[in-house]
Amino acid sequence: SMQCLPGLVLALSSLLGALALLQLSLYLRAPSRYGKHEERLCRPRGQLPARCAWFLQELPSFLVPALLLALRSPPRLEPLGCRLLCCLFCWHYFYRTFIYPFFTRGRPFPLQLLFFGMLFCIYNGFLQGYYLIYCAEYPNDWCTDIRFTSGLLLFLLGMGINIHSDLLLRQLRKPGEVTYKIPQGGLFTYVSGANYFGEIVEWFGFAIATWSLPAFAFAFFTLCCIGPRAYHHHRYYLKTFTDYPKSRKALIPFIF
Ligand code: NDX
Repeated sequence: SMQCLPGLVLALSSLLGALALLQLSLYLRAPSRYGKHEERLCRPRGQLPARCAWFLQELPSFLVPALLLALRSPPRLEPLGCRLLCCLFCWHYFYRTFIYPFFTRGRPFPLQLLFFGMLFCIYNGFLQGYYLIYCAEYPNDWCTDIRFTSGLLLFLLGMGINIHSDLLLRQLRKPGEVTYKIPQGGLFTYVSGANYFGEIVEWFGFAIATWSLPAFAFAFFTLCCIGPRAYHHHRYYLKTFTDYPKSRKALIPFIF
């Protein structure tokens, strides 16, 4: 049966941090090629409907930690914090896998990115799940620790912003439409990347609540992956719409 290998956790977390830096350097120059940043000329055959693509891509992030949690023998009953935190992670990916894809009105998604996205979700799902279920040690009163409570609050706040913003984006289109409009309402009043802002707050909250290297590495990865994307969305809007609200920032309300 599996055991905690601290060296493995350290290696996988470091690699995640390195991937984050690689992404940052790639995506500061040019955005990753899906959605509004896809080059229109290319390959209709190399794409999958957004629904299937997001479902397949995100599924491992739900399945891998859920299976690790369910199949661990003997089951880990103590401390409560480990199971609770693992459930938070699965809860987000339950939404992203089983709810978000079925409502999306997004354009078809490139197969090549889907492949890498899936690999990433397997990798990260394993790292977060394995760490929490086999390695993490928390005192029995972790649930009342300021790190757990403040992190959980941020996680919930971020998740709320993320889901609400996903909904506002979806409502910009009628079914079958593929055009882009100016997002309005919610945190979009202040930033172009409201959904990304929510997601980043969410994973930093998770990192604080778990107080762990793998979760901080993932929060950093998220920042490096979708932070630049918010900036490219912002530039796209400024270029496309002459009446785009002048006071709106890219990612962080009032600041950047
Ligand atoms: N999936 C995370 N890297 C990514 C897929 C791509 O969950 O090889 C990271 C994730 C992956 C990436 C993932 C990891 C890195 C990869 C990359 C591919 C290459 C890269 C693997 C896994 C890689 C190295 C080199 C390091 C190996 O038509 P449309 O689709 O544009 O429609 C959109 C619509 N919309 C509008 N509609 C009307 N008017 C407008 N103005 C509109 N603007 C947008 O809204 C979509 O249907 C929808 C949302 O669009 P958008 O562009 O705002 O968000 P999107 O990027 O599609 O993300 C959707 C949600 C969002 O809530 C976001 O927070 C979350 O997923 N997300 C996304 C990416 C990563 C991530 C979370 C995370 O890191 N936690």
